[in-house]
Amino acid sequence: MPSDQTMPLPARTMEVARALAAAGVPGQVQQLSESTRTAAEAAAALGCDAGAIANSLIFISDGEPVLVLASGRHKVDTAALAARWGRGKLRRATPEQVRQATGQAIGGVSPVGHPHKLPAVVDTALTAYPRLWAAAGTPHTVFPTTAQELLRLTGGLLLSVGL
Ligand code: 5CA
Repeated sequence: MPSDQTMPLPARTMEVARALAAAGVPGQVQQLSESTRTAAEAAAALGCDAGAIANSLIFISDGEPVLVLASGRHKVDTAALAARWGRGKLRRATPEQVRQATGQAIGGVSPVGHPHKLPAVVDTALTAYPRLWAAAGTPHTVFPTTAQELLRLTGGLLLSVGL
């Protein structure tokens, strides 16, 4: 896992690191020389299963942005999830909407460090992995976490998001 500890962390990532520290999260942000833009790239860089990558996906539902922390092993079934969550239709946010809701760009969206807390769901599939990795604000930064920690950090609901 080639990580470059000599590079200063980008501002977006400093924000995430601050939020993690404030929440008492023990895991440290790591900056990798390889891209972690997608779950497949992150899994390759970290040497883990794609399912252990917690993707932070932003959808628009009932006119507001919501956060879905989904395992990299499958796609979100938006219709089924909306029904389980008791919300209106989930539509994938545009890149601009993602930036507005999170202060972060697609490929680096983190579960935390956002200007306002978002309604959130944590994928039950993530509970299968003792250690998860999530993005830390940029496409080259990640931090280790767990499903329980993601639930605590986001105040989210544990729901099945796949088919
Ligand atoms: N850094 C990794 C996890 S360590 C990461 O951010 N993965 S991700 O899956 O959360 O980010 C890629 C996601 O961005 C895609 O799954 C997709 O939902 C979203 N995305 C990619 N392109 C677009 C786009 N043009 N519009 C809206 N969402 C997009």
